[in-house]
Amino acid sequence: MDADNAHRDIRIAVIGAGFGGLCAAMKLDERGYRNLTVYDRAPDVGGTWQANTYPGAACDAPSHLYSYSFDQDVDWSYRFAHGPEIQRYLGRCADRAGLRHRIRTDTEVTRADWDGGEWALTLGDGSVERADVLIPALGHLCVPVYPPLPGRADFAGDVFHTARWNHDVDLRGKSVAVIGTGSSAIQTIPAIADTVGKLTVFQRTAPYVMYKLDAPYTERTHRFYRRFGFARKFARGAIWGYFEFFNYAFWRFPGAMALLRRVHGRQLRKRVSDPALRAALTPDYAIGCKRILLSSDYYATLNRPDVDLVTEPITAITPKGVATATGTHEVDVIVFATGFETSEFLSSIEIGGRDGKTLREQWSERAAAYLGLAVPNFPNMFLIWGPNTNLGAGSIVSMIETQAEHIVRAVERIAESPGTTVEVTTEAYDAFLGEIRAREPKTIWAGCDNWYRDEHGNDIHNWPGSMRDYRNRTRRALTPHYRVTAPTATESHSASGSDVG
Ligand code: N01
Repeated sequence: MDADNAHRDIRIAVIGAGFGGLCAAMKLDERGYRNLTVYDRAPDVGGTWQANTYPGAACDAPSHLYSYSFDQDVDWSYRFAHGPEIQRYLGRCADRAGLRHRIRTDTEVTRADWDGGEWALTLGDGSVERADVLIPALGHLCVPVYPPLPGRADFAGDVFHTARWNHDVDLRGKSVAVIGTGSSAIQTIPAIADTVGKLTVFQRTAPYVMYKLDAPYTERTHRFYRRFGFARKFARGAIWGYFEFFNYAFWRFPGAMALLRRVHGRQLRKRVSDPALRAALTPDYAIGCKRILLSSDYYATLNRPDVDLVTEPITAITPKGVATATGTHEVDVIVFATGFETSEFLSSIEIGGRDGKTLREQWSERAAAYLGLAVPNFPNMFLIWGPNTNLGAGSIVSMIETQAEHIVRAVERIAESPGTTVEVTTEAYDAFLGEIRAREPKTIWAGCDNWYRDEHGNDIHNWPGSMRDYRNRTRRALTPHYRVTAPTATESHSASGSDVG
């Protein structure tokens, strides 16, 4: 099909204006698809970087990699950019692409239904809008979760979640409890330690925190990168290769992780001299099973006399503070750094497919999608950062770009003639899921409790392979994995069928 003659006026609805949704929108816009709307319930673009404004928020992948490969023209202030800078970067990308007028912020999509050959999107105000293609790009980490501890509503002080930081609360001189020691906590804790009067950290499981080799970029480095663009590309490639090594190690050679564990042990001994504190901070599971965290000041902060680490399980929240079996730690403010709702994908939106079956019903046993992108019975719907496409190491932006390119190819088929549908076959879906299931027990993530698993114990989040493997697979021909149905004739393409891929 001549791309220039394609029916480019098809209506495309993207849900989410974070890295994923914006990437899909930019790639489609570049191909000439202008009848496109990006919906986001937040007041601005940025997704997770719009929502997570807690002190110390920063990326834990170097910015050269944690950015679009096609928009590298940026002078990052630090090797690992801070949240507000990433948020500005995404806004700038949207502006440069001329996308702003197609992004509808403060607009929540509450449900989407496949209705007579098109998608009907119900918005928060009850109105309904229609689209030919639906691209949910909501991410895995958008609904903050509070552990089911009794008494939270009775707490007399201020209480909030890291993902909904209350900037109106003045922490100066206050006694503050932080519950949780995951990625968000280990960034927040050092960032607020100087401000608060006393800090109590509640740890359930000790994380592996590796030293973060962060530093500001100098003006000289910026000039160098601006002048020699290939050097920036080289740096990006080198970082990509570094993380790719870990992606192989995670599922092929977990033994290689033993070396990293030794490095961590050495770093911990160097930074924490008190043997009791060091013992409390020593993880008791295989490194990599939970996300490996990066910080250059977390352990140093826990050494401070005004910072306490509590490892006793929390039994309740009381009006005065946080209770454990031995008493109540009285505090003025409680910060929940307890992560996100991850056992259910797309939990904030109801999606109804062919014959009225909802995605929730389809996924009652486990969330899954062919290459994390497509689900049978949900024609013309493609997910960004869907099930089993998260990475244990590296930059999710690489995966997102790969997915957006795959979606563009599918949209090219849909655009060939009005009413065309592209739907993954049940065979392709089942075969892919079978492969994921077979690989799952061999991965490093199978060995401990982590947020990657659903309530049945399935790892529904991580891609058990390398970024390269994933990219190659998404570049394969769409057929025979997808069924392409034109309105007048049904073509079930065989491997020899025509395909833009
Ligand atoms: O959440 P988490 P997060 N009592 O689920 C603890 C991404 N991210 O927001 O380990 C005491 O990792 C829980 O303990 P345990 C990144 O992908 C990226 O920190 O379950 N503690 C854990 O310590 C990351 O993986 C960046 O035993 C309780 C913590 O709460 C993902 O987001 C920055 C508890 C939750 O940690 C989630 O990170 C931030 C209880 N009852 C986040 N219940 C970047 O840098 C739970 N916990 C890009």
